[in-house]
Amino acid sequence: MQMTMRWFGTGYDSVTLEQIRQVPGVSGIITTLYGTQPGEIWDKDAVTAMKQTVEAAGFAIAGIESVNIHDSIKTGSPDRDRYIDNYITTLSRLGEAGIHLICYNFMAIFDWTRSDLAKLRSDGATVMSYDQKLIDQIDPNSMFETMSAKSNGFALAGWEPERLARLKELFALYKGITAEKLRANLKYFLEAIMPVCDKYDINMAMHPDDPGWSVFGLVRIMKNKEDLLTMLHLVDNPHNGLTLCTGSLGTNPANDIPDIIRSVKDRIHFAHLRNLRHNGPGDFEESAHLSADGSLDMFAIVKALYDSGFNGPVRPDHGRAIWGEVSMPGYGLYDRALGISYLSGLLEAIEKGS
Ligand code: CS2
Ligand code: MN
Repeated sequence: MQMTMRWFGTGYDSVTLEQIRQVPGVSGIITTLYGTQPGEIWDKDAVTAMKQTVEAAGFAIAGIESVNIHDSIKTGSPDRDRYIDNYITTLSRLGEAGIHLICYNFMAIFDWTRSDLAKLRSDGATVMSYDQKLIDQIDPNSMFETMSAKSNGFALAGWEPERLARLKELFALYKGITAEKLRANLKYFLEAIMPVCDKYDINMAMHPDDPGWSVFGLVRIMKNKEDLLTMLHLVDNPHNGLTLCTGSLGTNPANDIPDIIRSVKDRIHFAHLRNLRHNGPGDFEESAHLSADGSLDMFAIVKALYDSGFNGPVRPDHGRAIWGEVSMPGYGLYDRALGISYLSGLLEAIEKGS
């Protein structure tokens, strides 16, 4: 496994590449062109500059998170082919730049959703949390404002203001989009992009839904093992794979993550490792990475990944906000660095013990 860290790019991230260099064990960067909109063709020079910035700091780009998918593709609108062509062009530019991993999601309207971005814990840290009872009181049309209110002024990944300004329009667009339709649109998209993925050896790593259930009545198709297997069977090409995100799958206590890993094993291209604590049905909060701080058995998860032969990039996912750090919620340096040290320790023990 290659230890990596997510970095949003100069001007978007409170953390610098120089700081990441001092986190022991990190050899790769997961990044993106943060200012781009879903559906846009990524500029060739911007891709080159992104690569040069990361390489000048002594790293390689281990993957892109994310190249987001335009809503016309997700909803199968008549203009989807244009956006699929754009996506293919972007993939070929990334492939030419030597990038072989793309994380993306196929969530309707909202990417990851939380009811609070800074819930105070007893240790004085703040974390992102989700409580269905609170979400049920929120008007979906004001969800963008709710999410942005505690974002410390940072633009949130997957919550593009330009797109969410058209929320009413988006809800109309997704009306009538059933799980079957969303899957059919996903299949159409994947079949169209597989040739360029084959050409450049690009692994597509679809991220699970977060949380792993329907929010605001919107359909979700990546909630559990069955969904993941269905998605992989839609297009049986090794380049069609998964991001194994423990924090997303872990939102549902019924998901047995080590079992999921064993079931989908050779199609995991990327792993997000983080922990969370279940407070009750539909109510969870993110935690520090170690098993003792949350509800997930991180040892069993890393062991299952190791035993399944997974050899791709992993990264700590969200961390707590600690020691007064101000960052994009979930993406501070301090707690993710602690998470990396812990995960590296788990991995070393597992490797040497095997
Ligand atoms: C990430 C997601 O911060 C997070 O929760 O795991 O935003 C992820 O980057 C996207 O869903 C992938 O497209
Ligand atoms: Mn994730």
